[in-house]
Amino acid sequence: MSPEKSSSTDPDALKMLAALERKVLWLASWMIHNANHLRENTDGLKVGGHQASSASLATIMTALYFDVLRPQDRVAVKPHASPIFHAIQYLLGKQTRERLEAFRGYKGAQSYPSRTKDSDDVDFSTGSVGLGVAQTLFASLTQDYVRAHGWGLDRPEGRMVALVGDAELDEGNIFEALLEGWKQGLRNCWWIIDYNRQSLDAVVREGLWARYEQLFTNFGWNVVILKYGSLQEAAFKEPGGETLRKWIDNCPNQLYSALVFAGGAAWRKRLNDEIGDQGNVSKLIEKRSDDELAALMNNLGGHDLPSVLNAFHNADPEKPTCFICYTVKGFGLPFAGHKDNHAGLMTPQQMETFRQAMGVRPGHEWDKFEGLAPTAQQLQSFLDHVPFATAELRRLNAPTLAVPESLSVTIQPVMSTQTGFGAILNEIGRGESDFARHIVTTSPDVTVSTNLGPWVNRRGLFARQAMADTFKSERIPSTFNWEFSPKGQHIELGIAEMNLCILLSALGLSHTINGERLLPIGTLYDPFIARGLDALNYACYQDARFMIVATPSGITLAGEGGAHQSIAEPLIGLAQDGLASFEPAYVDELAAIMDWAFSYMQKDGDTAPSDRTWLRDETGGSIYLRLSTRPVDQIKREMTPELRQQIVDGAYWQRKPGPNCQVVVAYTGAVAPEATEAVGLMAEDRRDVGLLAITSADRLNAGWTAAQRARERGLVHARSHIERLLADVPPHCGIVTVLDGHPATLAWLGAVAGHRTRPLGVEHFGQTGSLAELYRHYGIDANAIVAAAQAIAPGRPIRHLKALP
Ligand SMILES: Cc1ncc(C[n+]2csc(CCOP(=O)(O)OP(=O)(O)O)c2C)c(N)n1
Ligand SMILES: [Mg+2]
Repeated sequence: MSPEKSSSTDPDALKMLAALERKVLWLASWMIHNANHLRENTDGLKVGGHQASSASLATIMTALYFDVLRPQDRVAVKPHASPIFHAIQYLLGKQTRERLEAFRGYKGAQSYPSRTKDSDDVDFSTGSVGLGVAQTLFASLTQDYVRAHGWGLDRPEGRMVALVGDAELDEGNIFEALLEGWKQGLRNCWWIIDYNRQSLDAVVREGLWARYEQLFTNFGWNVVILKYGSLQEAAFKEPGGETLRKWIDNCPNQLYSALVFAGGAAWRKRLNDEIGDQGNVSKLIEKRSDDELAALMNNLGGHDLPSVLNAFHNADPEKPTCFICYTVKGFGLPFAGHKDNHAGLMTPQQMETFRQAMGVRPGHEWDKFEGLAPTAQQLQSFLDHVPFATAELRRLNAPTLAVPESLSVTIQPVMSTQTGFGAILNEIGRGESDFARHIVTTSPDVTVSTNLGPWVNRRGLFARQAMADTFKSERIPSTFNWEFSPKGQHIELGIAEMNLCILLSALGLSHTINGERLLPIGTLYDPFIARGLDALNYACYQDARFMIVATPSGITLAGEGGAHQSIAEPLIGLAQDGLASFEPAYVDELAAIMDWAFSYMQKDGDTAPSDRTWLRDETGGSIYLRLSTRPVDQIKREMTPELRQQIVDGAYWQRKPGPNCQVVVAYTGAVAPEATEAVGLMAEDRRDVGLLAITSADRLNAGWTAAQRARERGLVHARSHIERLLADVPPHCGIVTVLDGHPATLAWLGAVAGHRTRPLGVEHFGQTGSLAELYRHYGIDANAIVAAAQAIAPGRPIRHLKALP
């Protein structure tokens, strides 16, 4: 950072930082040891994962949090370094002892840093390795996006920092992100690799650092390698030092780890055996006690405060930087370096020895300054001036953007929901409202094929540096204007769906990170939800706010190809926490849903559930829209406030069943014409057939579950939307459910009021053909619906029923 800063050479600052490093390691180890009540009901090994894994980052995190970071910087902490993070926040007065005592317990400090569940200001959640790393890259791009649009310029730029486990780099999503960062001119981003050369199971391959170095350099990053600590650097200058350095350089990872574990005497024996007869170096070894020799050999760059501080303070913000920091897993602990240490946990006896070594008296384990050389006053005064902790509030917010009362769209007589989506955004794109300006769209190379083209034509593509559309400048006609500028509102991504979901996660947190709210919309093909799913789940877990629009979907894409048919996605929509999912059939429904969604994405309240639906809409969340390319006859109707409400609540009667109703057809999405046709076919032979349009199985199901739970807790009047809709359907009536997706999505409808139900849907995939052929093949056409109705709602044979294939 600022060149005048000299904590890396200021002996007073170094003394304080060294003391705090010691304390952080102690507190983290104690926290884990103290949480050993969990050992009784889990297999214990997993709790241990933290102890060794945390220790390797103690030095680096001490340097970062107590010296290098500024309040505007944001960090993704490697999952297993959670205890170190919580210990640091405790020392800074931002974490309570109670929560540390309850580490990994109910409402205690979380096993892995969590933005939503921890109380001590976690910037980015981690846990599923690789995702937090990529999040920092996309957070940096988001910061650039916000600033390029002229927002937040009165705030200092933050650096987005990831503390990365070396084995974490096996995750492919990291490399997908790297490529994207290169394309987008990434800056202000640090990835600090904890190169302890151990993963969960064992010791990593030799020479990985060299692969990393080449790789990051290729992608335009600065690479800083922190291999030797200052003790080692000094020893290398002694006579024989060069021989020692060469030996270290050639020592295999496994052996180095084993010797770290074995300690000073083992080092001496090994070194003497291998280089002891080489004159000067023998003296270098001889003059050190076992402990001193172990300290020298363990003094890798990542455990050396001056080296670490120096490297961090000299990084160039205009380029992304990768720090490869050599560390020892379990540094300072009895199982340091042992390949099994990820599962290790200090025994009570080892803990006792460690306690004594740390100068901590029994009963004073949580005392912040116990056993440290500087006085409590000195340390507290140092902590009071830690730059990172000076901000009142690091978690920002932004005002809610006013959303139009309704979204206008010209509805053609025959139209698909995907076309409707493009038309709605095109209309929004015409306006110059604040609302329109804060929408940002993104797509992994399917911008045009998901119908974002018209919007992009109006609003342009985003890049920090303007780039002309050569086709346009060469006057070659093209439907799409592909011009990049800092004012553009569409971020074009490469094909990786993981990147899409992590970018949505970053854009969707902009209000809390940058103090500027964005309304992100990402599009992709529905089957590839699965490709980005872990990142989507991650984005929801962090409470990022976005709209993900998936189209085309299901087998309805017909000739487009069997491989692209999606089956499980409606179930994902139903089950994914933090995501309200919709699958409209008609464009007027889509407009009503999107209008509501833009408000919902911005809500952050905590009120009681609605009496109407038993949903907690005031808490807000993200949105998943499953759309289709199938042109469907649109219904000419007035969008009354009541209808709009029911569409958002998840269902409405398109044809209300009469009192003698024998069958209800409940459908979702693109099969609306088949459901409608089937009801027509049955009209003569089954009385009062009902047609239930379900726009959101997810919201219906969630409300139903919540209302049941409320009743079980004594709120006898709690009723959900689906319970009200089905209340007047006679008990003997059968329900046929149908959608282009897994039948289980709607199968639960029968359990709401005890109606016999036959769920239709798609369970297999891969067959191409025309739409009619596929609907027949998979049994979701009108005839299949009628056959199902005949089977569950006995009566005279239905005349129009044909034999099933
Ligand atoms: C996606 C995912 N897969 C598997 C795991 C289980 N896991 C947790 S940590 C870890 C390996 C850790 O190795 P490294 O990143 O080198 O960190 P270290 O423990 O050495 O500090 C694994 C496989 C996970 N958390 N996330
Ligand atoms: Mg490791």
